[in-house]
Amino acid sequence: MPGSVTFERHDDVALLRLDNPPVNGLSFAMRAALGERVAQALADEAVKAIVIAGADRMFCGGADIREFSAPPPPGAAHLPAILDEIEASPKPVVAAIHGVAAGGGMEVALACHVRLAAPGTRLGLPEVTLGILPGAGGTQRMPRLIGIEKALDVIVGGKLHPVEKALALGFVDECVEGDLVETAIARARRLAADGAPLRRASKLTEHLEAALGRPEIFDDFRKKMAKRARGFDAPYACVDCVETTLTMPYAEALKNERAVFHRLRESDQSAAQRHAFFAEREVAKIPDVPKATPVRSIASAGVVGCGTMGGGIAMSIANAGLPVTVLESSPEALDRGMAIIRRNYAATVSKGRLSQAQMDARLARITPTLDDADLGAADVVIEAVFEELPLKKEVFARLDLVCKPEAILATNTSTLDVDAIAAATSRPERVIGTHFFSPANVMKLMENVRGARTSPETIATVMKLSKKLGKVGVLVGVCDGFVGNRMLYAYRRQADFLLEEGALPEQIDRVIYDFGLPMGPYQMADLAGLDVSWRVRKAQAPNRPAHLRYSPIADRICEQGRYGQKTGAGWYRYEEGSRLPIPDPAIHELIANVSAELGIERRAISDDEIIPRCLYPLVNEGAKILDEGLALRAGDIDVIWMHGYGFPRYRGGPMFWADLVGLRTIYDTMSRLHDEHGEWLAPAPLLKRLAEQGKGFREVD
Ligand code: HSC
Ligand code: NAD
Repeated sequence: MPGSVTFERHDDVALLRLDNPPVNGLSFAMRAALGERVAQALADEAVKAIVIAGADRMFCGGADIREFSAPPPPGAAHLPAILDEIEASPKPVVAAIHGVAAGGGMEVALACHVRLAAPGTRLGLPEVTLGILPGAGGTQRMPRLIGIEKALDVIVGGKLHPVEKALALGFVDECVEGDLVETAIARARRLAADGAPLRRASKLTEHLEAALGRPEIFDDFRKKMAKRARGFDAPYACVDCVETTLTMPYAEALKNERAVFHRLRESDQSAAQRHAFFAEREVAKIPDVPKATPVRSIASAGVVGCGTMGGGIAMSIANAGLPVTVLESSPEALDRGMAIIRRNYAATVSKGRLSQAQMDARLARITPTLDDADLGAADVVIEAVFEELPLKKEVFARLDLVCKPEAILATNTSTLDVDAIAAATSRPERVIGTHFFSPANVMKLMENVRGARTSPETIATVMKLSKKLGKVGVLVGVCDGFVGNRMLYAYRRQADFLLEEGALPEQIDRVIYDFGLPMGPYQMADLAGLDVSWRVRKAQAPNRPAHLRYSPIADRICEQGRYGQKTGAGWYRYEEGSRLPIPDPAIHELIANVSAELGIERRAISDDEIIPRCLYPLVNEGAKILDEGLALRAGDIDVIWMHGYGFPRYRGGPMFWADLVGLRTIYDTMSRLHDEHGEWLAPAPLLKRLAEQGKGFREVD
């Protein structure tokens, strides 16, 4: 649908409505239509004032992002010029905003003389989240309207703000309780009748004058955002453009904004962030679980096990406003788990991010119990007991007895077979994996694991539950480690081999951090604790294929009782009460000894070798997963890695990044590494096929 801008006359007021479902996006066609309608209203002598509103669900979600991948068509209408025309109009122009005004949509509103909004509206400039900046005057009008510092927060923060906040900040003039469009028409008519000077954002000087002589605002802001903006180009470009409000005349600054907008739009970072935006929406689309699939309502939940994960899951559920009953195996474990939940909430209150009243309300939704029967009424129960198959089976058999027949039973297992767990119940179609990531109350990812018999209704319900919990649910299939951890093993394994060949943990961690992940594999292992995976490795040892290379370094570290941060030592050592990893000569010696034992002559490993050696195998594993149908799309894998492991969004996830590197390059490198280092590095058949066809993962059906 190219969309349209409708023109209605209400006596002497022209009502222009943006109409381009689903979000009234400003496609090229829409911009042209807006320009024409504005010109029509300005030319029509009977029109004394103009109202701009949106059709259906919202005012406008901004420029049509789908069009960003291609160059503008010849003669394309130029939005900044149209907005200048709106602002310069001698006839009053009132924006009547409902639903959402985002990006270019917000910029349309900023060009109007008055902004009225309905209750419940969300407004903002989220361009930065797409790796670009407001390109239609937003970096110039917003600071003039609300002041430099507030505008920096709005533009660099990229959030959509509730109307109350927008009102307080000053980019909405009034929240209208009654009929928005009628009120806007009346206001526009009155403004025309009054003939009072119109408020044009680009002409306002008060805030700029207040900021003159304080150039440090910008550097202070850059420093403040450095941690969150690490690696991203767009936040810095936003600050630079806002800074031009003080250093360039308006027209020149607008030209500059446009040039920077184009540069960013064509960058790999923006392509990656746009991919992330669409991939996050694609994950909800499951071919054999169509939109019309019935969804069970979830009014209450249960959690079994109140340890690290169970406690976090219970908090997530309570935070979403649902009552949750938490079952433990002993009063001591229950008290300990509940105390940790209380402590976590209290820490958030002390940081000022939660009020005491909110904490009390959330805690009141969590009911601790030792009695299975208390889970009888729950619509969904999530199990998070120890990672032992016999125990999980026993728990599921018990749940099957006490839970109502239509209740969904979910397991948070990270490695076990969901089908084996489902088989312990009489309702395998209502059993599913819900693999949360630690800390479960913070991390946004849920890998929802579909068993062989999980029903479409169960899948649809749990995908909806993920959304309700404020998480991104990605549907995956059953395999060892599911999608995320299976790929993580592939990467970590190579990192360990690099240690044997000559690298040190701090070198690998630094290179991975500089690539953009929040931390490298060894800091991550120390944070998570080394003992759990050690236990898993010991259990798997009898089945370990002898022909595949195995690094004993991690086992040796565990044998010394070094389990990571919690024991003050792991891959690094830690000072009392500190989380700062300190490289440890004892570990260097341990690694060198392993190299010597294995007869490996240590060599200098260059930083440049580390990314291909660690991350290409990760991508290779992703290719196998895709080929095996365990993830629906390459984009789903990207979403898992961005939300579960902090893979940098400006790289779009590992599969998108791989496409940018080029699958030919990755395949050739994998083939060479396979020859040099053996079986673990055999290129995936899908990688080979795509490389030979000159295609990318995005082209896999
Ligand atoms: C921009 O505006 C740049 C400006 O500065 C203008 C520059 C002008 C050029 C100057 C030249 C010099 N485009 O999220 P939902 C699709 S950049 C295309 O589930 P909700 C979405 O993919 C833009 N498609 O809905 C989905 O499609 P599907 C800045 C868009 O109600 C469907 O719409 N704006 C789209 O939960 C429903 O989406 C933003 O960053 C778009 N802009 O939330 C806002 N927006 O059904 C991005 C959505 O096929 N959008 N779609 O899967 C959002 O944040 C949310 O969609 C809303 C609605 C809050 C708008
Ligand atoms: P944990 O040891 O911290 O907690 C397990 C809790 O289960 C303990 O409090 C224990 O008392 C309780 N429990 C044991 N048997 C029980 C029973 N029969 N009935 C009720 N409660 C019982 O373990 P965790 O790290 O929270 O892991 C729980 C599950 O989540 C495991 O399956 C694990 O693989 C998975 N998981 C863990 C992580 C992680 O990072 N820790 C991440 C994802 C998934």
